[in-house]
Amino acid sequence: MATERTYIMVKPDGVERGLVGEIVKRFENKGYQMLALQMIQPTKALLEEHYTDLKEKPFFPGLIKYMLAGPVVGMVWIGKDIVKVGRRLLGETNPLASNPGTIRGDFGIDVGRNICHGSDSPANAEREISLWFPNGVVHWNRAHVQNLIYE
Ligand code: IDP
Ligand code: MG
Repeated sequence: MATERTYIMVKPDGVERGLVGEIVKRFENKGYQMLALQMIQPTKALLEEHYTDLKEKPFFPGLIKYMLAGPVVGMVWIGKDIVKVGRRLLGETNPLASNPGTIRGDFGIDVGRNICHGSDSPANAEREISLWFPNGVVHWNRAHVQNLIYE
């Protein structure tokens, strides 16, 4: 049974543009399972911790400002290889370099308005899940559909 989890977050531009349902739908259609979902207005401190690896980048202040522009919708998803495949569903960091059929490829143009976040490794996924969901998330497997999704 798959136990890999990832943190997917619809950024303020994606929320404001009404793309939450579209993004949820793509992960659900794939066969992945949602474990948590919340809409929150993140604090600057939370965003700086989330993006701590990028602190030294020249675009960091702009990134934080962008991410503070409105509420975000954060989710935890579980499934086989979900970190890698989730990022494939998102597309490249730069929407213009993303293939059609990906979320960023279908809905975005500029790198600083790229609609959604996805964890880049299983370890970072767990770090981000603890950060955004400090009270934990459900442990649950949709037992009745497992045989329809996994062989
Ligand atoms: P990722 O979101 O595809 O994992 P990261 O390199 O982790 O990409 O960067 C985090 C976020 O920072 C990106 O999603 C994007 O919003 C923003 N970002 C990355 N590179 C640039 C840039 O060159 N200019 C402006 N914003 C950037
Ligand atoms: Mg990243």
